[in-house]
Amino acid sequence: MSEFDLGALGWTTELAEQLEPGLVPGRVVAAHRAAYDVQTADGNVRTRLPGRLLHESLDVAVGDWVGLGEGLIRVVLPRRSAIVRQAAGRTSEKQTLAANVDLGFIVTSLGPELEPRRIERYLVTIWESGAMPEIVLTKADRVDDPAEQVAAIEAVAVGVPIHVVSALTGQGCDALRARLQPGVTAVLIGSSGVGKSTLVNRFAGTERMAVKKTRADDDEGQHTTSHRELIELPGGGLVIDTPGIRELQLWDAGGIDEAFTDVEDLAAACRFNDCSHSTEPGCAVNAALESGELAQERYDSWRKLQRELRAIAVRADARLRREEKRKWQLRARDGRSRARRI
Ligand SMILES: Nc1nc2c(ncn2[C@@H]2O[C@H](COP(=O)(O)OP(=O)(O)OP(=O)(O)O)[C@@H](O)[C@H]2O)c(=O)[nH]1
Ligand SMILES: [Mg+2]
Ligand SMILES: [Zn+2]
Repeated sequence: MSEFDLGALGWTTELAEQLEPGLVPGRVVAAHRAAYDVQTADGNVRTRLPGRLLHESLDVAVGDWVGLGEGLIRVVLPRRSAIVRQAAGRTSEKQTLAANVDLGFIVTSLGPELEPRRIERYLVTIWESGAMPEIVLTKADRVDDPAEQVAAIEAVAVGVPIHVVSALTGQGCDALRARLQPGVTAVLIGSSGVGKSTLVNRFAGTERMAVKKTRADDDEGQHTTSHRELIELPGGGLVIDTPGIRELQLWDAGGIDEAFTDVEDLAAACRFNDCSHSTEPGCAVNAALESGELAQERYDSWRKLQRELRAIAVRADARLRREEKRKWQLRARDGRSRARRI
């Protein structure tokens, strides 16, 4: 059997040093309901977590480097980045969308449905992850002149590179592909139907991912991609395709400072350190709102995301207490069963 070169997937000596001897290294390339596909030097294996790690809800995501033992995942190596959101639904569980990612491509389509406000939330998530955000505006062929929409995105994505592409005409695709150098991992995230899988297929040169067949099927909420998958591109570069996200719930809003540097800089210039930007004299934020330098909507989203941040912190505290309690219960139970064995 020909050996698969793990280096092409980003395996490094630093990672190798962190792996216990005896375990087989591999990268998680697809996540299914209860199973994972892991690429090892000897090929692609379908695997899962052993019962104990499943019980401890070990977090495994596409892009993770894992150590396999007797065919099962025994360990997840430390991540250099992780894109995390609050799982969909009424839970307060976290969900890792992708791990060990260098570039987070926030994908949205040009046209009447473009929603710049939605991008801010994605930016907070990517900044927090440790990956670098870039914005990909797709379906450029559908608009005569994207300049106005691009400007609207620039206003919410201060200092973030923006790509305007069309998978139909090829516009901007080579420049975007050039971002995916060998060893670089990018993830595509965004709403359903914006053209993530279409781009992946174009870069892969084959129909790697299923895409919506006709425009008539282009129905919001009807997700075509149903699982996350890491794809190795010919010529190097790795890209993770993900299912469309309906609403991105923040998990940890630590990235808010980077996503809102314009507002944070203004707030830092207020006369009082603890300025609430309401009626205080010398408030730089209010002055910028009045002069129009800062758009009211931008300020409002900043406040809204900060409120979410506080709610998240409260939830995280409660969760920590629950986890502590659970660990304590597990230890107590282990202690009891050991006592019985003696
Ligand atoms: N006009 C035009 N249509 C495009 C372009 N890119 C993708 N599409 C169409 O948009 C539809 C959705 O594309 P997909 O690639 O399946 O979208 P997706 O983001 O992967 O969607 P999910 O997997 O549901 O998240 C398909 O019908 C594509 O043919 C483009 O550049 N121009
Ligand atoms: Mg898709
Ligand atoms: Zn102020």
